[in-house]
Amino acid sequence: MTTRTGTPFPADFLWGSASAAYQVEGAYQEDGKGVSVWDKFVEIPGKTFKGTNGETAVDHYHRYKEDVQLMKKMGLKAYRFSIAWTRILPLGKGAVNEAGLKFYQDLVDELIANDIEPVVTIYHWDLPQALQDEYQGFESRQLVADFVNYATILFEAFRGKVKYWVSLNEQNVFTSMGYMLATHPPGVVDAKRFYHANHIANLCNAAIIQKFHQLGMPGKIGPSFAYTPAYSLDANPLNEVAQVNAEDFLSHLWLDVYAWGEYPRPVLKYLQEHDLMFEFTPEDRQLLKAARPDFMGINYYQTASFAFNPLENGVGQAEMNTTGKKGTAKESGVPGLYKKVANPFVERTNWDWEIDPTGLLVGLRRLESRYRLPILITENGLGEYDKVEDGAIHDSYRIDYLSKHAMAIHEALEQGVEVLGYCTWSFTDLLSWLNGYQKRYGFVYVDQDEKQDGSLTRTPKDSFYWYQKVIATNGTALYADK
Ligand code: BGP
Repeated sequence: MTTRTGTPFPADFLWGSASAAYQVEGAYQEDGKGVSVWDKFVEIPGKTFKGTNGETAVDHYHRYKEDVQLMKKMGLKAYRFSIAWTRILPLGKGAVNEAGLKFYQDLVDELIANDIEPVVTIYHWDLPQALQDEYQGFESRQLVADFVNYATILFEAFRGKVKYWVSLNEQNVFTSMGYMLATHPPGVVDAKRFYHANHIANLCNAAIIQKFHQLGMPGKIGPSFAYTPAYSLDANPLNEVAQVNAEDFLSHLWLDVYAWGEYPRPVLKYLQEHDLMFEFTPEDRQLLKAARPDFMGINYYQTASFAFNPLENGVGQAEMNTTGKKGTAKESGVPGLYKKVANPFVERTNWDWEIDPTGLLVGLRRLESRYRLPILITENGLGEYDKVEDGAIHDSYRIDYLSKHAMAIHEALEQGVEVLGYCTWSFTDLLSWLNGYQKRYGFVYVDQDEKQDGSLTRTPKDSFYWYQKVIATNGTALYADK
């Protein structure tokens, strides 16, 4: 299907952009903020690029008004940002820190006053360290009640003002990197603990969605999932099986739980056979089933291709390319299930992320067929080295990337997929969790570096003006020179 009927994007399509508290705010000890697991994790030598941390980040905490003015200038319809739990409840529970809450109230008011729809992420990885210390965070069922308590404070504070809520950001990423690869907090490599912590995260997600619905909150809530649609390397039936395994273990393991409250049966069978099964009670099952999200938030960056991976001497886990040296990514996989291999048909970024706009169409169609839920693209973007030349940033590569992805969304819409909006990653440049400031995503360049001694001056890149035009024409500018 390659038809283009010329239908415009829906009139209320949310042309947006995104960020996360830890990556933009800075002010890490201000106004009573507590310590998060990321504040601690970055202190471990070798965990982040050149030891970067979010102490200053891009100082959005103090410059949010300037940033919102830039959004306004661009015509942005929606801004997705996350709330730092430790600003609201410094120790994860207990008394509310009013000064922390006020920051977000001011930000939300500022956005609304400038006709920008706030899209609030409740949890973007910065768990209060106090909860990690007290009961090991996601490894304890105690977290569920604390999560609901925290989310309820936000629901009550922003009822009627915030209409779009993201429950958990990329649960698949923070659990895998936190418990399988040790590249995120709490820095563990243990498959059993991974599946257990992931189940607790599912309960947290379901419990806050259920609470949202019970409170009769106006608006919509859904999780944001890092969706990497799986391809088979080729039509070799063994590779096809690897693809099916990859979809179940790397996507359906989360998406099926969100949409239906069910784990894929082949995964459960595998966990039982490998002594990896987590505690899964009838009450858990009930909760998971009772919390269907209102939309599926999708963070899309790339597809991945899979091939047969033998049980004997197969390829195991490997870390991602965080060097920015193209071609240094290693094959990774699970022996007996799948291995991820390079797709010969697509280009890749300097961090070896495969560039595949058509894959977004494929992913959207798969999600539509399987779940029949509206989709909000909560992240999509290109992380690259940017150069300032005579005060300007000519990021034609980013324009090319984003325009092709926006066109893929348009095609999906034309084919009947319900897409609510497109939040690119990211609005301003920001701190990459593991890659410092060398890998940039923003429409707005921020003069900041790993030593945190940049001027923090904001400069719109060429892509800023491009997106401004796309928004002003509700997407028709995408085809202007085609
Ligand atoms: C997603 C995260 C974002 C952001 C983005 C880019 O996984 O939700 O917070 O970091 O990826 O990732 P990176 O900075 O590693 O390139």
